Amino acid sequence: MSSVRSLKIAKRILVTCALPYANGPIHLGHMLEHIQADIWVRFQRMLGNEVYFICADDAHGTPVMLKAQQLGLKPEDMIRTINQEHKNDFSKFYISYDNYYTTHSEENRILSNLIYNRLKKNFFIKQHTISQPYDIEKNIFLPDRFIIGICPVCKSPAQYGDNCELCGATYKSSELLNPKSVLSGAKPVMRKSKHFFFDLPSCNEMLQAWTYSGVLNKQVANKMQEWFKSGLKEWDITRDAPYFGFEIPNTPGKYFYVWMDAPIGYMSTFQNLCNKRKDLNFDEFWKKNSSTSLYHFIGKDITYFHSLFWPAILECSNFRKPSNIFVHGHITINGKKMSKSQGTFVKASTYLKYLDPECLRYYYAAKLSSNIDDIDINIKDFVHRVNSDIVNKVVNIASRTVGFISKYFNNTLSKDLANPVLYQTFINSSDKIAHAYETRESGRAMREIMALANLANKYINEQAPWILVKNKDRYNNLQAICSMGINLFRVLMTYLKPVMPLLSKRAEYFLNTKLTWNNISHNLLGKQINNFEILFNRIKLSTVIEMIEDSKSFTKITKSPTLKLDTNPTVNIPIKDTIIFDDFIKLDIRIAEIKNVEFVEGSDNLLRLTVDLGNETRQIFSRIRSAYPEPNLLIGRLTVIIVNLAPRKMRFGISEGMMITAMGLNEKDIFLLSPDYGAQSGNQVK
Ligand code: NOT
Ligand code: ZN
Repeated sequence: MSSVRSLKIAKRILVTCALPYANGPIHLGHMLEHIQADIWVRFQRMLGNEVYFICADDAHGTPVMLKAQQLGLKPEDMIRTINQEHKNDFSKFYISYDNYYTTHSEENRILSNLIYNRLKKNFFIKQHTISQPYDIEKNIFLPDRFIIGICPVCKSPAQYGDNCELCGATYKSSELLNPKSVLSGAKPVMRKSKHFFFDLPSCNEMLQAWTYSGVLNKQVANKMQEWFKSGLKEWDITRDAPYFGFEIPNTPGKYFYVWMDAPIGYMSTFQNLCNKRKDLNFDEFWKKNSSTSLYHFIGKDITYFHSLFWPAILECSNFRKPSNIFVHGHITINGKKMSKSQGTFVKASTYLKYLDPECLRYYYAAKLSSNIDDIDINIKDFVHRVNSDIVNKVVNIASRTVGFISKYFNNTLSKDLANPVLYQTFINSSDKIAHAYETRESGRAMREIMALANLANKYINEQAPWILVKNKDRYNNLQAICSMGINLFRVLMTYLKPVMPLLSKRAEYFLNTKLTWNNISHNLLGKQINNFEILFNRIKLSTVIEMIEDSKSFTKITKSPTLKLDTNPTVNIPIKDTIIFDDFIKLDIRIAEIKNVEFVEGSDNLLRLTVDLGNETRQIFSRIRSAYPEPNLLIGRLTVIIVNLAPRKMRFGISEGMMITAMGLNEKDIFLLSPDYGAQSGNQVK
C-alpha cells in the first residue's frame, strides 16, 4: 500500500545506460539494457518524478582507433557517423533519452582533466615504470586482446593475451606460448614506459562501507566481497601514443585510458544537457551529498568498473557517488551465446527492417527481473508470447467489444459500470504492479497484467455480447458490458504504458483520454470514444527467420581478413608460366561458407578448414595460417574454392579441394577471396 504513496513524492533522478563503444552497430544485446532502463524511466515519469535519462557513445580507445584506420577514416569522422546511427537506432526503439552524446567532447575533456588534477592533488595518483608488449612493426603497445598465442595452461591455440576461452585460465600476455601481434603477426617485444596509476587500495574501507550500506543488489555485493578478499590493486589509467583519447595534462604522448574518461562521460553528457537547458543545474546532481538520485544500468561484465573504480574516483575527486547500480545478465539466444555466423547477432537496424520495436520491448519486459542471471531468448517463444499476450489477450479485449459500441451506441460508453467488483480488482493491482516496475521486476509486472487480461477475457466470454446483440431488449446490458471491456482495456493499457509507448498512444487516441498512473481509478463512463483502428499486428515466425537469415549474410561480408595489402614490395615475385584456356576452363570454382577452422597439430603453416558448398561439406587443408593468426574470424565467411581438384592424401588427412588464395606484392601476403555482398541472397551492394 505504502509503496505507491511514497513513490508519489516527486524525486529528482538521473539515469544512465552503459555507453556503447563507437566502433560498431547497436545490436539486440545492447537493446536489453536500453529497453530495461527506458521502461524504468518511463514508469518513474508516469509517477510524476523528475527524471533525466542520458547516454553517450564511448568514443575512445585502441579498438576505435584501429577500426577507423581499417576503414581509412579519421576516428573523429567515424565516431560522428556511428553516433548518428546509434541515436537513430535508439530513437526507433522509443528509448526516451534526454541527451545522447559522446565522450569525445570538450565537456568531457574539461571534466576528465578536472577530476585527474583533483586526484593528483589529493595524492591518489602514483607513478610506476612498467614493461609492456610492443609491436615493433606497427610501432604500438599491444593491449592484451591484440596478442594471441597458445594458452600456457591447456595449450589451446589462438587464445587472447588475457584469458583462455577454452579452459578459462587468466594469465599475463607474456605467459602465452608463441605470442603474436594480431596487427602484424610479429612477436611482441617488451618495452618500458612510465604510467600513472589510481590508488584504488587506499579506498578499500570507503568502498566496503558503501557496499555494506545495503544499496547494492545482493548478487553484486557478494561479487564485490570476492574482490575485497583478493585485494584491490592500483589501476593503470595511462595509455601511450598512438591512442585515440584525451592527452593527460602536461604529459605529452600519454593518454587517459578509455575506461578513465568513459564514466566521466556520464557527467559530461549531463553537463551538455545543462548547457542546452538553462533550468538544470549540474552541481545539484553531482555535488557531494546531493539529494538527487543517480542510477547506472549496466551489464554484469562491467560491474568492477562501476562498483569499485567509479565510486572511488568520484569520492576522491569530491563528487557524489551513485545511489545504486542496476546490473543485468547477458542475452543468450536459443540457449547459446549470440553468434555472428548463426545470424543470432542481430543488429538493431536489421531487426527494425522486419519487426515492430514494441514486440522486443514487450518480450524483454516479460523476461527481465532485478537479478543478474542471463536471459534466454527463444525465437518461437518470442513470436508466441507477443501474439498471445498483446494481440490475443490485451488488444482483443478492445477489438471484441468496440464494434458494438460503435455500431449501436454511436461510440458512447455506458453511464454505469457493469461489474464494479471486477473493475476494483483491476485497480487494486496498481500497487503491486508499480512495486514490480519500481524494483525492476518487469517480468512480474507483465505476469500480473496478463493475469488481469485473462480475467477480462473470461468476463467477456461469460457475458457474450454477441448473444446479447440478438435481443433488442437487452441493449442496455450490451452497452454496459462492452463499456466494461473498454474500461478494463484502459486500465491494462495504462499498466503497459512504460513498456509499449506507441501502442499506448494509439490507445489514448482511441479512448480519447490520457493514460496516467495517478488517474488509474477514473473510469470512462458516459464518454464518447474514437473509431477503432487496428492497434497491433500479429507477428510471424517466418518473418523472424528472415531476419536471422539477413543477419547471417551481413556478418559474412563484414568479416574481413586481418591483413592489409603491402604496397612496398621488397622482392618482385615472378609471374608463373602462361597456361592455355583449355587448362583454365577445367577448374570448377564455387562459393563456399567456412564452417570451421582448426590449427593442424605438427604443422606451422596449415589450417584445416571445413567448408559448406550448400549441398555438401568438405575438408580442405590450406597453407594460410601465417596470414590468419586468428582463424576463428574466418568462421561464417564466404569464400572461393576449387571443387574438382582430385582429393590429396596429406600427412594430416585428405584434402578435398583447394582454397583459392591470391598473393599481394609480397610473398607473405596471402588473401582468401570473398564474393561481393549478396552473392548468395541475390542482393546487390547498396
Ligand atoms: N563502452 C563500455 C562497454 O562495455 C561501457 C562504458 C560505460 C561507461 O560497452 N563507463 N563506465 N564506468
Ligand atoms: Zn587454456
